[in-house]
Amino acid sequence: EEKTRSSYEQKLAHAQHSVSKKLLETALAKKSNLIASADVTTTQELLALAEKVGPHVIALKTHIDIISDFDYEKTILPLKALAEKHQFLLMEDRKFADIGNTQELQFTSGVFKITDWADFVTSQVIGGFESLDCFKNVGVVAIVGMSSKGALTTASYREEALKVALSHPNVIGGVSQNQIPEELLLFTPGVNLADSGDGKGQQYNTPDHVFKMLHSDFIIVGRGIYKSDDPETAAITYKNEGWNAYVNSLQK
Ligand code: 6AU
Repeated sequence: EEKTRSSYEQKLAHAQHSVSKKLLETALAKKSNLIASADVTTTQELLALAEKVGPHVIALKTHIDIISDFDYEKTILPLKALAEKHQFLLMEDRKFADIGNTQELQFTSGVFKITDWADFVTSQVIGGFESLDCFKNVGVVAIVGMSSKGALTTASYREEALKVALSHPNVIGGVSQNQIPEELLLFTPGVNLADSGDGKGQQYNTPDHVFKMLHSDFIIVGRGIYKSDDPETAAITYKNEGWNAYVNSLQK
């Protein structure tokens, strides 16, 4: 017998972490489970995208180290203002993958000072339980499984990664292409309505597939939105497709 998935309301009732609560509340308020991945390389493109898609997303995911003209005052301060204006969270997809002390330095220092502005971050769990201790003031999304062809995140790796993720109080969820335990929020990238791959190893599924088959909570869409001629309309399309797929996935 197939188990039905939990709703956002049910997950909210059990949520422990303030960031999990904020994400679930925002999803319910906006009727959106969409995270736009802003993989653009200038401050101007980043802010323009945030302004257009902001009302339709629960979070904007950044790779802040690809912004060629990064400047804390000119990049982060206006980005934070847009997050406040349009009520979305900031997810820095840093994928930390080192020992705790180094991750702590990467998180707090350098030019990006991620700790000062990100609501939540992605991290590998390959460094073990204690490597995640430094992310005290944010939520951590653990990389459990990757979407790219030939990824080394095998079933046995994922099982061990989930043990770390489930036991660490800083972890709010996981990135995966497989179902994960309900206690964790599931963030699924590799979502695109038009393509099945990018010729560079990325593999895509549809929103319908990931909500029904993986019981995903949130979809992460990059090129499907920011490469579109009209990113705002594309964001609305992914938002509606994602929400309908979620609602359908509740009825088994
Ligand atoms: O929709 P795309 O393919 O343009 O972008 C997908 C985004 C990129 C990747 O760095 C990221 O999602 N990603 C991740 C994340 C979110 O951690 C993990 C993964 O397995 N696959 C993946 O594409 O910004």
